[in-house]
Amino acid sequence: MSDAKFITLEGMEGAGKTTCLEFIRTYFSQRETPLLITREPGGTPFAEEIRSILLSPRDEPVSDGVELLLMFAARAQHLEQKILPALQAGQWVLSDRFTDATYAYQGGGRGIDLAEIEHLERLVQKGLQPDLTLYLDVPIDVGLARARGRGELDRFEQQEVDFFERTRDVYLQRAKEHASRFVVIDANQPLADVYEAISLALDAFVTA
Ligand code: T5A
Repeated sequence: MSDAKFITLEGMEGAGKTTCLEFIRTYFSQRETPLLITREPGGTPFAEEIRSILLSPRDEPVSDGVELLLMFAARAQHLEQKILPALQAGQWVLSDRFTDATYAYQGGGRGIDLAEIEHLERLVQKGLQPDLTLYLDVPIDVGLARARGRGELDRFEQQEVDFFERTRDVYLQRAKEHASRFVVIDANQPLADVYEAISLALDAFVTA
């Protein structure tokens, strides 16, 4: 049995996940721990196609249930083709978003019954859970201003503020309920301080 670890990075729009990924990549390369960095939805060619279906703005309404199933369809492919083989080969994996995002966005944002998400989670993950989840927390207005400053908005970024408030509430609730794996990082501070907080969390995790 491999002792490779599965780490996830979560946060609202504009929390700084993409920015912090490079810092985390450097952190692991300096320690000579091979780290596979991947993302959701996506991570394999097939799952990336599902990602572009999910993120593209469109005129046709997409039902919440269809969105949920597509998230888990992409995840099933990602797990089978990429995450599980890497972990089994002893490689650490970092995924930019995973199932906590589904609880937050589809459960909180869209209002889907969390029991339905749990059911799909069991079916697709067969018990696999992240060993560590770094959640970058940022007030909605700050995150949206950062994300919207980048220009064109995807289908999720076009949602109203109350959608993101419900999403963030679920993230924070899950951080409390799964405190043994969650570390909440204050992402509303200068990047150097965010990096410092991530570094401390990773130090504690890798030496545990
Ligand atoms: N989704 C995903 C679901 O609904 N359900 C699911 O199950 C899953 C897996 C795509 C969407 O899919 C949804 C959620 C998402 O809406 P994504 O690709 O992760 O997910 O997309 P985003 O959340 O849109 O990622 P972003 O790229 O918008 O956010 P990031 O990566 O958190 O932000 P980043 O690093 O690009 O930073 C944004 C800007 O802020 C600046 C950066 O320089 C950049 O300009 N910045 C800071 N500025 C000042 N201080 C700081 N501390 C800063 N940190 C970053």
